[in-house]
Amino acid sequence: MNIVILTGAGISAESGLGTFRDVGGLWTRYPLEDVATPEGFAKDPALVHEFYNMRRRIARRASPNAAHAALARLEAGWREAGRGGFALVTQNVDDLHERAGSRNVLHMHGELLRQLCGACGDRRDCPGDLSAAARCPACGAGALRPDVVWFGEIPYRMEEIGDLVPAADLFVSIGTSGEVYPAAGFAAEAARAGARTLELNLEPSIGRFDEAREGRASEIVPLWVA
Ligand code: BJW
Repeated sequence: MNIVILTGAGISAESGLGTFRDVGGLWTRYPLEDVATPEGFAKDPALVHEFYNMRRRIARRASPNAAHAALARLEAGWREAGRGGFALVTQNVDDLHERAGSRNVLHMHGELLRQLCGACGDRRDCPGDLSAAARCPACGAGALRPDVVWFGEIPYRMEEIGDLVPAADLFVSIGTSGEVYPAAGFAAEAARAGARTLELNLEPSIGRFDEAREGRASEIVPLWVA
């Protein structure tokens, strides 16, 4: 049996990382056009760096919560028992899944702790804060940006995800509002191919699932995994 799990900001909320669209969420404090689009970065790189430097500092201080830990346990047990394929697709740019012990994590919206050169495409770990003045260590010329996927850009790992989703027997969506494509279309795509679909979220999202359980991720994910 193949399982595909999709996670969103809600799974990291109880680790102290902000969600985007909840009351008081990141997009209510920072207009997404300004900080999460290539046009916003071209217009005001310093503002975008400030936004991601702030989030990078919070993410470095944060710890995985019981939901991240439960998914890592599930993956380990799944592999050990040879039960089938296991993939964890995350829209999150934090590294809390990896720090909880998850191994097969596909970061479709990139990683906060990585940097990307806008000129030569070099991608590497980001040692600290980024600034508009910093230049790429590989080509020496390009401006650096966070290695994350902004609106209008193509998400990462789409080929692999495109194979995994229709092959899923069980598709589980955790802590995502289902408002951002292409991730918002995965559950329907998996269902069309015959998967059972389950949502674990604080409140029902706009997606359609065979089953939905409501509550805080740190409570309902371990209960589901147990
Ligand atoms: C809890 C909880 C707790 C809270 N426990 N739960 C019209 C139609 C269709 C598509 C488009 C369209 N117009 C434009 C588009 C495309 C666009 C898009 O989807 N726009 C929509 C707004 C309509 N998408 C794109 O541009 C994407 N690229 C693309 O489509 O390329 C074309 C292409 C695709 C595929 C192949 C080839 C070509 C790129 C999207 C990039 C999104 N980037 C961001 C920023 C990343 C960097 C960063 O982190 O700053 O990704 S935006 C932001 O939203 C971030 C997130 O990953 C993403 C999703 O948010 P998420 O995770 O769902 O968070 P929230 O806040 O929305 O929801 C949190 C949920 O948790 C809520 O439900 C809460 O209830 C719950 N919760 N506490 C459990 N304790």
